[in-house]
Amino acid sequence: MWKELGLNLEGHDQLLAILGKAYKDIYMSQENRPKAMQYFDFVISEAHGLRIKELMETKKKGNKVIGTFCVYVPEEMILAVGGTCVGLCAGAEIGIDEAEKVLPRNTCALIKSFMGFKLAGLCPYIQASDLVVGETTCDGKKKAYEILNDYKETYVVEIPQMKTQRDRTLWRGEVVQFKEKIEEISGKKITPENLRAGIKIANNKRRALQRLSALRKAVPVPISGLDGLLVNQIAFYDDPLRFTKSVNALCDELDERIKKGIGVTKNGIPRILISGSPMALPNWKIPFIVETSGAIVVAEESCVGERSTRDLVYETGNTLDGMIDAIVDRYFKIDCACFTPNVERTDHILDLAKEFKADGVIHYSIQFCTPYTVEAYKVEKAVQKAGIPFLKIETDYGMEDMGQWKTRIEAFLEIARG
Ligand code: BJ8
Repeated sequence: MWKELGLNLEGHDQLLAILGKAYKDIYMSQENRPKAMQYFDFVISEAHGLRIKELMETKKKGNKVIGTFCVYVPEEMILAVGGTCVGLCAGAEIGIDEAEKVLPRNTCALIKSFMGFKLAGLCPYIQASDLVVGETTCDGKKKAYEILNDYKETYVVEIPQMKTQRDRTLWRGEVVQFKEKIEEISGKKITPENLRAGIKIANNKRRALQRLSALRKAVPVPISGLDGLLVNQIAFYDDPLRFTKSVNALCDELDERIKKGIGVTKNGIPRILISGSPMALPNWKIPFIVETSGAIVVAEESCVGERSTRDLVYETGNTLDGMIDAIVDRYFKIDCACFTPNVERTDHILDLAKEFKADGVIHYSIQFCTPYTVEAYKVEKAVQKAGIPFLKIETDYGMEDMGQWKTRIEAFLEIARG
């Protein structure tokens, strides 16, 4: 199968060995994990195995696999034609030498990562994809897609940068054009019936993740932040129906824990909200440091977290046009830092900090990510005004600065303890 996909076999074996060790060290060393996390451990162990086999099988049946890098891509339309939407590998410092041959060194790690994965032939998801969908969010991504397109067909969706009525009109036009692209590549028409089904599947996945998120408000918290993040990361790869069922099973177990007053750690440790750039699999660096320094992460204000799960598509539309409008409106609420102004995001961070009883907010931006690094200034001002301790972190996927950030985070947690 790997040969058929054109993977770099030796490099891929090395990658799996590194990931396996990191997962064992970071995840399997946690204590008191919910039993239902076993499913997610299994998914991770098969992320470069059974899951790829499943994708190849669905492709043999004529269904398409669409690879994405952003939560602005309407998954509902891909699901409507029986396709599979997968988030592509972008969370590890792998293939970086290859990436730096085509990108400036001072490019954000997420962009260098997806380019490196492709150029080094290490991401089976991109190899299995019939189409890659990019978007005009930040400058780094949109220019990198022009290069990526030389190696893999990349269709780019234009995302406006503001949220006026004129921008909504532009965005609606893009969603309609995306629908046409999906129809063309799949050879299937999107109808009110299949789109309604696609909306339901995507919404149910979000509902399950919302349920998981709400359970993390409990005191004591029934699940670690690392595990909460992992489930959100897996949401981008797994079969949506099976994933939704498994998240709900996990939530049933957490409900029981809460009823019995069982927490994953001892009560009274600082509760931290992490906000900022998305943490794509296997980017666990900052939550790992936080949770091995005597605190717990209770929520992620991120596209791998709240930002991509909090809004549903209205399910009341009966016509295709009505459903498209519902999709347009739902996605247009995503408060990515690529928008200006973006006050919704700051408001949302303050709401989350309150709802989750956060003792501190850590703002995380990937180094060289201009949108989040710059927006951190406004977030810092608002969070400090609310009297909540705040720490700003800017880092890449490398491990060299782990010690430095551990010291900074430990000092911050002292303040968060009050
Ligand atoms: S909707 S956050 S998933 S664009 S970290 S590549 S912004 S320089 S990932 Fe994102 Fe969509 Fe927005 Fe969400 Fe650029 Fe920043 Fe890198 Fe980023």
